[in-house]
Amino acid sequence: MTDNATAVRTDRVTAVRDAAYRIRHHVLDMGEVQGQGYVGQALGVADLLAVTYRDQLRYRADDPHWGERDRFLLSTGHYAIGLYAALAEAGVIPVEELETYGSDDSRLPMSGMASYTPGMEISGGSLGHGLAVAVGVALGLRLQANPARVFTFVSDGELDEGSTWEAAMGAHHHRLGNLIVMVDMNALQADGKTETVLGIEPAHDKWASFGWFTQRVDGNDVEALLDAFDRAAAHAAPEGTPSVILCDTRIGRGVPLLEQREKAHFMRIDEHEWQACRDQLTAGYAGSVNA
Ligand SMILES: Cc1ncc(C[n+]2csc(CCOP(=O)(O)OP(=O)(O)O)c2C)c(N)n1
Ligand SMILES: [Mg+2]
Repeated sequence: MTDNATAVRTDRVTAVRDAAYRIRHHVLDMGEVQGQGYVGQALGVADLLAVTYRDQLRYRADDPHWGERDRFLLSTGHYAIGLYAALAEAGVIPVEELETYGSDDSRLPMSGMASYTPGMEISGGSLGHGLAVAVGVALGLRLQANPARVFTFVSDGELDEGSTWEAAMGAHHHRLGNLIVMVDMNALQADGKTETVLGIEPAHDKWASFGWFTQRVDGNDVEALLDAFDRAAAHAAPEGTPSVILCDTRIGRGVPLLEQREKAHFMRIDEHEWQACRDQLTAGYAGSVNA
């Protein structure tokens, strides 16, 4: 790499790390409003959301309905807390609004609702449907000659749903090269470890055998994520192979107190622990002073 290319790369990595740190802070602040929630998952995917919103997605913060925006479809409605944090970081919703999370009349309900929140493209939560919706959106955009791409977020638990695989087959059949799927491979579901509930390995081989351009990365390694998204973006085309990035993430990432929780799917966190969580996050952050 030339000196200039190295500097550009360093700037990108730093910007994403700073964004991920702020997203995690927002998540803790929102979680504290309710005293509980899907905090562990959101901390786990903060790097992924930061790469997406800070580095990859084309959108206009002041015009969430801009026709050529890249769509971000959150299939897992329970991850909404993470997406709200990312939307605040992206300037789509005001940071001050985050404290209304989960309250009556808030635009930020605990499960993602498209009609409530700017930037929330679909109402996810009935798991296993997001990818099928994404296939329809990607097909529709292509028919309209719209250059937008469709980024779709699904969980490893959703790989246990047959509908996900029907949609994966459909995306390949229709040559949806404008579709990029990211899977949170956090190895966990509501009923326990994914491999215990219904094993999905070897996940890479499964996606590849469905005809997808498949990558698997450490979902908490910003540099590895940037490389994977860059490769997926380079691969994107109106008619081509759909792309999937399997991201191995760690629940509670950045807050050791929460990384070690036994019951991690839905966390109850005591009143006195929230500040300790924030302190651990700050202490562990190795990024720039800009955050
Ligand atoms: C169709 C459907 N079945 C069951 C549920 C109940 N449910 C909510 S979250 C969840 C776990 C799904 O796995 P995953 O998203 O991997 O869980 P996490 O990583 O968040 O622990 C389940 C079964 C649901 N929302 N929708
Ligand atoms: Mg999971």
